[in-house]
Amino acid sequence: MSETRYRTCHLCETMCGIAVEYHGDEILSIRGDEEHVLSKGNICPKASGLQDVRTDPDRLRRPVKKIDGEWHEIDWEEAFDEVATRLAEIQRQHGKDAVATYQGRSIAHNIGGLLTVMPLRALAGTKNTYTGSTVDQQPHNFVWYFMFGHQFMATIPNLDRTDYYLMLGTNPKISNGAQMATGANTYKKLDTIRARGGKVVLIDPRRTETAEHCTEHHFIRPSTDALFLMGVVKVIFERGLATPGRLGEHIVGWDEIEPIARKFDLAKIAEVTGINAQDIERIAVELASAKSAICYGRTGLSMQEFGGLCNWLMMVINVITGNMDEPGGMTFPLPAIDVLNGVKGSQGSWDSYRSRVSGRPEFAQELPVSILAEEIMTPGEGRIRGFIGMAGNGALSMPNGKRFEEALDQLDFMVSVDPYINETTRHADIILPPVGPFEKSHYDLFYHTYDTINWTTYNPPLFEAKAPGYTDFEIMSEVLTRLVVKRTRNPFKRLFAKLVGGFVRRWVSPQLLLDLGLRFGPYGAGLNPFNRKGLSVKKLKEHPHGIYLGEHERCLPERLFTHDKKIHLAPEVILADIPRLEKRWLSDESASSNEFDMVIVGRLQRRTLGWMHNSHRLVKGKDSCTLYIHPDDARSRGIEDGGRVSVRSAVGAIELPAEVTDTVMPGVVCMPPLWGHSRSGTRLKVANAHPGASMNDVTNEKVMDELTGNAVVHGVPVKVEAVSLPHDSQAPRSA
Ligand SMILES: Nc1nc2c(c(=O)[nH]1)N[C@H]1C(S)=C(S)[C@@H](COP(=O)(O)OP(=O)(O)OC[C@H]3O[C@@H](n4cnc5c(=O)[nH]c(N)nc54)[C@H](O)[C@@H]3O)O[C@H]1N2
Ligand SMILES: Nc1nc2c(c(=O)[nH]1)N[C@H]1C(S)=C(S)[C@@H](COP(=O)(O)OP(=O)(O)OC[C@H]3O[C@@H](n4cnc5c(=O)[nH]c(N)nc54)[C@H](O)[C@@H]3O)O[C@H]1N2
Ligand code: SF4
Ligand SMILES: [Mo]
Repeated sequence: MSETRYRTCHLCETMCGIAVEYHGDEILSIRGDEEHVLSKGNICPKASGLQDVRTDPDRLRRPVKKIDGEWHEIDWEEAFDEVATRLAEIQRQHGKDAVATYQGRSIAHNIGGLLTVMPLRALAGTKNTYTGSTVDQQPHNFVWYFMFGHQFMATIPNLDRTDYYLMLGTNPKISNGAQMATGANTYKKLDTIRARGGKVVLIDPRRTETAEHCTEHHFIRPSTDALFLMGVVKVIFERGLATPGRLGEHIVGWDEIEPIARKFDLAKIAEVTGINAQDIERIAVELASAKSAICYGRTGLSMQEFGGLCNWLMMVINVITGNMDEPGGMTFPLPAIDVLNGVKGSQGSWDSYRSRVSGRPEFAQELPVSILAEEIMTPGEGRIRGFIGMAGNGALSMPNGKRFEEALDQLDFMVSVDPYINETTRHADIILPPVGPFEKSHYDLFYHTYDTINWTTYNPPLFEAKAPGYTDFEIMSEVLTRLVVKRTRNPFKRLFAKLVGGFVRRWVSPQLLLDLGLRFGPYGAGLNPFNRKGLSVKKLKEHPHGIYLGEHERCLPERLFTHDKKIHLAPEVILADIPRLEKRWLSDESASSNEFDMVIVGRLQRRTLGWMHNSHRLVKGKDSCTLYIHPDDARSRGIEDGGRVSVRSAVGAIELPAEVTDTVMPGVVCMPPLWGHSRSGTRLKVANAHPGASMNDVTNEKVMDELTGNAVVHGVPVKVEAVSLPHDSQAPRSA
């Protein structure tokens, strides 16, 4: 007899409810959970790939160690001991900063992984802390920190109640949400906005799958959105439409905005962005006049050269039109575990130290991943020699991934906490694999800060792990406690560290921490055993489809984390970046031509997600790693639909098939990121059979958003040419 258990899909922030039907050890199907409080049965095809992950013979079940270039399974005790010994040696000899930590996106999806973030920082004790945030979303966090006082004070589009939605650089039909837990039905919400007489406007250099669900779509020249948004601000002030609304007396810096925007010339903005001045004026007036409105943008804006300015200007537009913290505007969730108030020191920080080589400021105790390679490769005191990598495949996901790989080869020791031998972990000395996704408990500690409604759920492990299996939390507890013990010279301190470590390993679990977080959170039961309404882990277990906790309510100014409880509309550090924007696009220098006459942008794909490329369910069929190019650009370069092209940038070159389409703007080409599985020495049979090319072999780590340190992976200058092949030769799969 089969059974069904309900869980949250942990693959992205959309947080869909899934119904997993299984018999014994085998998964029979994964469907949408019709009764789920958020997603109500919606899911996307990626969830079914989890079945492949469970049975994947390539997924590591035991630690492996590289000896003379060959991988050998070793037991856990030996692995933990060697990892701690090697890292401790490096830190004792070269100082704590000689070990770097890097965590990718898969920690954000996993409670055990997330709970290692703070201990890893505290116990590894290194300034060289890096995460995927600095490729993905640092501009958002940076702006929230400076404007609201907390880096995680996420503004969430209140789509269910809005009348006007201006959306830039996001493709929710495919990504399903993007910093918004929508339960995979964003595009239906867009249809609903239009059906009730509202407007949805999309700004994107590609007429994406989402465009069909919008009232209008405008091409924009990549990386010029800050100018477009500045134009919108200018018009709103010029037309007398700026109104602070309810929050008026809680805003500082209001008077600084209008004089800044006034200086910008709308005709020039139109010329540079490619959006005509009448449209900019109309959009600004319609947005500011709508009963409620939202200006929102995601990775097309945060992963480009002016990510910080774009995010700031979007927040400015929401504030000056009175849409911040208002129904139908940008609202704020109140999660069951309120990470913002509950995790001491999580607010963020800026420039409390700088990177060794190029003097980049930290943000939230992190340095940008774009400088990792130089920190490893540049000789001198403080050079990174040891590396703890976890849940990220930087070789494919960081700008100039090849250089990052060259850097990894120069390390004295590298450990990866990861279930696969992939393009990044192949450089490790030891890999420690966590148990599979259904063998651990699940709670979205972080993604509930992106909730579109307040709700919560907890999932215990669905299957028991084959012993001895370790979760991410257990692996890191072992590694870190042993590291501290081995690093400590003083015998009394060492004994103390051993005792504390033993206590943590014996008594502290994610479930215990969650229970405390829930009980003492905004909806919690406290320690009162008779409080049957309040939340606890036990209560959540009784509600496998999740518990609805209400719509977002107004919460400003009370919830602000700034010292004066005000919204800071014009932070000085942000304003100081405006001259860079002007220099880049409005000065004579910007006109200078060079050999790279096109720019490349990325696109996510409905059926894939980086590390899931080893799932045959998700990659079967025609290879989808193609380069979209406009017919005019194709014609002038002699490129045919399906023909191979080379894409070359200042740092590298790749080859892939072209797809000629007028959905992409002239001058712009577009490809999906996180492919490129043709590197040797990986253990990814399915992915190797569908390698594609890696977009990050052409992105440039030297170019970043100077304000926030975020990597630039959209709008990278490239040269695109047809590849002429001898008639009888097979096309190479990847450069
Ligand atoms: N299917 C699928 N879904 C996913 C993921 C996945 O891998 N696969 N990943 C998840 C993750 S980690 C994230 S962060 C989210 C991201 O979700 P989204 O932000 O929606 O990501 P994309 O679909 O890449 O959309 C980015 C858009 O920005 C556009 N763009 C590029 N440059 C510019 C520019 O200069 N200006 C403007 N206006 N637009 C630009 C691109 O053409 C593209 O349409 O998706 C999540 N959902
Ligand atoms: N050019 C370009 N580059 C991009 C993007 C783009 O749009 N264009 N998007 C950026 C964005 S938004 C993101 S989020 C990043 C994503 O980039 P990464 O953060 O590198 O994510 P993945 O490539 O999916 O790799 C995830 C890793 O986690 C491992 N893993 C899976 N499950 C677990 C687990 O339970 N525990 C542990 N310890 N490991 C696990 C996988 O094996 C894999 O090694 O890429 C960024 N890079
Ligand atoms: S959108 Fe797809 S991958 Fe994301 S949570 Fe939902 S089912 Fe999972
Ligand atoms: Mo992301």
